[in-house]
Amino acid sequence: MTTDAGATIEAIYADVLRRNPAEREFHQAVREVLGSLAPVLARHPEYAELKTVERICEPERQIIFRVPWTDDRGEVQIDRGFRVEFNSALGPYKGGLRFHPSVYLGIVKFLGFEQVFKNALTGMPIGGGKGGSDFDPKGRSDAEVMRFCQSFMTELYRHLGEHTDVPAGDIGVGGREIGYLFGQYKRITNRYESGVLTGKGLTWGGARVRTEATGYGAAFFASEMLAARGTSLEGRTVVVSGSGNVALYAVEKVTQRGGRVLACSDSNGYVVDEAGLDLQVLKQVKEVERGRVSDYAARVPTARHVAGGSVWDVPCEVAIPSATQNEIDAARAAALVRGGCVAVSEGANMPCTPEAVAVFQDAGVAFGPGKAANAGGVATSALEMQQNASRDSWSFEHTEARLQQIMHDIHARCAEAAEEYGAPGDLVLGANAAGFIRVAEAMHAHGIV
Ligand code: NDP
Ligand code: 2IT
Repeated sequence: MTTDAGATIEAIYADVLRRNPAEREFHQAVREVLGSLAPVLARHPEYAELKTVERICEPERQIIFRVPWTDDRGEVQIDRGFRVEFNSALGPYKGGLRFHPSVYLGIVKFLGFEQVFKNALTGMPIGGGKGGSDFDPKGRSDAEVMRFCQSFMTELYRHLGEHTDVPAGDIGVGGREIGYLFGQYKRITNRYESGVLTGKGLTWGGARVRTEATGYGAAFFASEMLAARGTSLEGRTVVVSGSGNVALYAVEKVTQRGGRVLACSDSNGYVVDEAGLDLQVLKQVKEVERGRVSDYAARVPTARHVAGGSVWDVPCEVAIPSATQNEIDAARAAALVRGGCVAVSEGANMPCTPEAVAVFQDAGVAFGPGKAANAGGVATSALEMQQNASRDSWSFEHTEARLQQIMHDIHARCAEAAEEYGAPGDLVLGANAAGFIRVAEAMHAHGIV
C-alpha cells in the first residue's frame, strides 16, 4: 500500500517538474509536502483516485501583470506584478505580497503553495494565495513607493475583494505599503471595504497584534515545542535572523519570556550583543529610521557588527530563522547542532533547506516548520477580517490570548497528526498531513473543481 502511494507521489512530482520548469523554490516546497503524504494516501485511496494531490499542486489562477511607474527623476520604471490564487477550498484566497528584486513566478508559487496548508492549519476560513513584485523598495522615497503601490493596485484591484482574495504584507511590504494599496483600492472601487487587505493601520480598520503576530507566534510555537519536552524559553540563548517585521517581534516575545537574544541580521551582515539585544534601540533603528543592523552596533557598546557572513555562525540553544528562504543549509544546521541548539522555529517561509531539516531531525532537535510556526501572522489576519466583518475592534490582551491559543492548537494538531501517521514528534509530517487533509476534505465536498 505504502509502496503504491510512494510510486503515485513520485509520478505526481515528476509531472510538477515537467509542467513548471525552472521554478526551483516551487519544486522544493512541493517536494517537502509530498514527502509527507505517502501514509495519508495509503489510508485514503480516494485522494489518489480523484487526483486531489495533482489538483492541489495546480494553482486555481495565476495573474502576471506590468507595473509601470515614474521615479523621482522622471524616469519610467517597469516592474512585474504577480498574484497566484492557489486554493479557495477553505475560504477567500489569503496571503501576503512580497516586494523584493528576487521575486519571480517560482517564488510566488512556492509561497502560495505553503500558504494553502498553513492557512488550513490555523483552523480559520481562509484559502491560500500569494503575490508580489520584483520591485526593489530599497533606497526608494516614500513618494516612489506610493506611486509604485498605486500602479500595482490599479491592475490588481479587479482580482481582489473581501470574499475573493485578501492580500497582506510579506518581505518589503509593511504598514506603509498596505496604506498606499488600500487608499488606491478604495479610490478605484469607491468602497470602504476594510476586509480586502489585512495589516492595516489601527485607525483605519487594522487589528491590534497583527504587527506583532508572526514573530510572537513563532516564539509561542518555540515555547510549545519546548514545553512538550518539559522545558521553556526561560534563560535560553536565542538567535533570530533578519531584522524585519517577523524578527523584531520574535525578539520581543522571546525576551518577555526570559530568553536572551544574542544576534539578528540583515542582508549586509549581522549584529551580536551578548547582553541580549536592546529592543528599544533595535526598533528605533529599524521601524523609525529604516536603518541597518550596523546602526544598532554603532549605538550599543556591548554590540559588534559583522559585515557579510552568516548570523548562523553564532551558537544558540533556540534558532528562529526569520529572514528568507534557504538561509540555513546542512552545514549551518550541523554547526548549530554542535553549538547546542535544541529547537528551531521557522519564522520565515522555508528558511531551512531540506538537507538542513534532516540534520536537525536526525540530531533530535525540535523542529517547527514554517507553515506551522509562522502561521500566527495569517491567523491574526483572519482575526482582523473577523473584526472588519463585524465592525468591531478587540483589545490587545484579548487578541494576543486568541493568538496564543491558536498557536497551541496548531502545535497540538501537528503533533496529533504525526502520531496518527506513524511518526511521533515529526512536526513536518504532522503539519503537512493535517493541513493537506483539511483542504482535501473541503475539495471533495465541492466536487471536481
Ligand atoms: P521584512 O521585509 O520586514 O524583513 C525581512 C528581513 O529579512 C530584513 O531584515 C531583510 O534584510 C532580511 N532579508 C530579506 N531577504 C533577504 C535575503 N535575500 N538575504 C538576506 N536577508 C534578507 O519581512 P518580514 O519580516 O515580513 O518577512 C520575513 C520572513 O517571514 C519571510 O520569509 C516572510 O515570507 C515570512 N513571513 C512573514 C509574515 C508576516 O506577517 N510578515 C508571516 C509569515 C511569514 P534587508 O533589509 O537587508 O533586506
Ligand atoms: O507568509 C505569510 O503567512 C504572510 N506573509 C502573512 C499572510 C497574511 O495574509 O497575513
